[in-house]
Amino acid sequence: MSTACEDVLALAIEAFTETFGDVNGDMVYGFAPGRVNLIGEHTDYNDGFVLPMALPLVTVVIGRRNNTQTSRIVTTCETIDDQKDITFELGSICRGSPKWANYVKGVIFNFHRPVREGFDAIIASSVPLGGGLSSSASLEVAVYSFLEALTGTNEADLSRKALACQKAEHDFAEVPCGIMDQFISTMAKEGHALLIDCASLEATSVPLDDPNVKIVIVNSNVRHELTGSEYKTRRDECESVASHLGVKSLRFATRDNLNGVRAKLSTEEAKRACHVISEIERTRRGAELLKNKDYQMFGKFMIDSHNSLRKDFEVSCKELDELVNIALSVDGVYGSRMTGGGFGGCTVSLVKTDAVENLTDKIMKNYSGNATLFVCSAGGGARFGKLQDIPLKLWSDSQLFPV
Ligand code: GAF
Repeated sequence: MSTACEDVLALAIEAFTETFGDVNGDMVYGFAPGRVNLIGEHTDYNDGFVLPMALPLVTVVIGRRNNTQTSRIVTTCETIDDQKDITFELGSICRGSPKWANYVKGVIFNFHRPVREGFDAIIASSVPLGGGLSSSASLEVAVYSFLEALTGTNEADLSRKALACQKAEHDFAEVPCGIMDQFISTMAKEGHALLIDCASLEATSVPLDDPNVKIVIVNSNVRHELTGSEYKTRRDECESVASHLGVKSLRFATRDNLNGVRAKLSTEEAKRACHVISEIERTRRGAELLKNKDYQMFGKFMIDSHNSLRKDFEVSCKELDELVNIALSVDGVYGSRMTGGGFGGCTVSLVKTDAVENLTDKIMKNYSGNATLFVCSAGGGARFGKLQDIPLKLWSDSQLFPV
């Protein structure tokens, strides 16, 4: 499927017409982007810093009220369950199958007002499922945005919107994720990355619109089964170290404190904490480097981040390591690392604009699997409104170039 935003919208409209009838003036939309994290991995649930940017890969929800108590939702997306549609009563929302519907139902349940009117809706998305580019958060935030348009009530406090979507993921999808993905999908600013302090939820924008550099994302197109269970294990290990140290989270730990309790920690716990403490520092300093266009040094931090995720946090895999190594062998690549939860998914590289072609050629020739590449710049955050007012200009300015 095409990844252009206009095509995602066209697909949603076509599916709506086929399933529920002609689109009319009552139709509303919500859309929300996926993200790539430049640095700051597995730091969000440790109250640390992250530095993501939104992608012009989006999830779109369109629909309208149907004047009943029953809601019907159909997804056009690839799913792990066969079932592509759900019908449910708003008064009795509970988790169950298909799995994708839990993200949707969780958001309806956690919406800032009770949703009383039934609706018919279609979901379409260009965010690759399970690719580490935050397909789940973009679905949650798109559904929340759609409900804002449907009910005519917007959540003025965007942090609360992001937190409600995160709660939906915790309670309904049973994934103990941090706040990074929902936050960037809600608040992203075009042409900028966001330095997010996950303890205070304060965000600082970092301009990222220099024509001399590009962000290149490579999807390894592998997903190892470990993702779900290992994510929780990592989180538990970090929390265990924090409790040995007597601090709320690893954000408030230092290498010196860590040395003091090392004898009480398992080898794994000590390694996890080393990654988190060093990654929080790399991210805080990295944002400054990026702001000052010190790409050389920022690239070095990206490489250090990857090595720390590989050796100490142990969430990389051979395909991601292979892609990073290929990228780093190309002149003009400042840095490269895995991005997202790990065990497959994508790498992100910071590349001189005139080296992009060499990089894509080399990946295509040398990677042992099938890679998908995106050269992209930072997109904006979630939006919603009447379908007839959708800002087509914005949509047609897609900055994504699938290679
Ligand atoms: C996943 C989670 F959803 C995020 O909250 C974050 O922890 C990330 O993995 C790792 O940095 O995307």
